[in-house]
Amino acid sequence: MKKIFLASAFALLVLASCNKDKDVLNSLNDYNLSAQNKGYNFGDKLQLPQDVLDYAEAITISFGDKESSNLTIDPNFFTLGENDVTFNIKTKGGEVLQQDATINVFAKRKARSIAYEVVNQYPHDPKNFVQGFQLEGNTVYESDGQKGQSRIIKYNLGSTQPIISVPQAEEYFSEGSTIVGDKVYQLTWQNKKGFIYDKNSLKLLSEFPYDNMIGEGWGLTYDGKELILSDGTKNLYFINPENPSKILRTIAVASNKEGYDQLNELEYHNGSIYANVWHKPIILQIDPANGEVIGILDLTNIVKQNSSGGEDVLNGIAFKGENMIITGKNWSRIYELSIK
Ligand SMILES: [Ca+2]
Repeated sequence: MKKIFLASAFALLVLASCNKDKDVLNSLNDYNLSAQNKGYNFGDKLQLPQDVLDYAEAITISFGDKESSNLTIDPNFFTLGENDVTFNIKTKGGEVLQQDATINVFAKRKARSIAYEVVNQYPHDPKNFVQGFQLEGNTVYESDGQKGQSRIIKYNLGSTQPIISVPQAEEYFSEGSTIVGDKVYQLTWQNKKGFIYDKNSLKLLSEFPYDNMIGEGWGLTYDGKELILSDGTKNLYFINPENPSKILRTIAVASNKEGYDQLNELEYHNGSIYANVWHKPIILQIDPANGEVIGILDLTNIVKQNSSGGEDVLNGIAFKGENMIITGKNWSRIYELSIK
């Protein structure tokens, strides 16, 4: 009888402790869901619910292979935008409870809305699935994608007839491109390699493999010192063009209200990175120091006139002096915008 009583008491205790575990995890989950929309800024402290704190002997946060016991939004661990983490709660009873969460980190500064006026329009060959777009003088350097149709071309702004067109081998899907001195660098989408061409002749000079961190090649630009590459995530990677297989620095991109991923065609101009966002009618102006979105150019009206809602999305940013020129995949127009 005594044995049965003890066993039942033990079972009840285990049950009670299980229920308490569940309550604490639910409480943590409710907190994380409510914090997800609001987001955090760097330096903020995580305000975990009191019942979670009371139940825990220690709490850590895991970020893939990193772990921190610091419950503040520390830039050594968190990046702008979404952070997928796991909370590890070591209970006073000696167990470890785990819960996955998404923690959003937003920029402190408010992104301004960039005003624009269309000051000129030029023809664009609607056969071109634009992935890389840059202007030097009056010459457009354009990298066009799709398997079997990928190529790098140059043509005069105002014409659609290429001066030079270099087709890509069948297995490659071309992506972003940028001019670096007397060369043009071009990415491929999933082939994990890039190509370097002579700028004048577009003759292929060499190729390079990507750093292992880079899954796919999307957009590419050059800030005068480093290449800046997007890979379809929220990240932008800085790379030395002399050693293009190694990432030097990474930033993640978010505004004060929203994280952005699928960053696509890029252009560096006057201290800012401008980025297309795949399937969005906007261009982000990004601070290269920290990834904060400082301006948003809403091109909904232009996109409506050029996109059927399929893959013919806005993708292509270049500068003509201080004016921005933009186009899209399979668009028949290039627009020159005065931006303020
Ligand atoms: Ca560009």
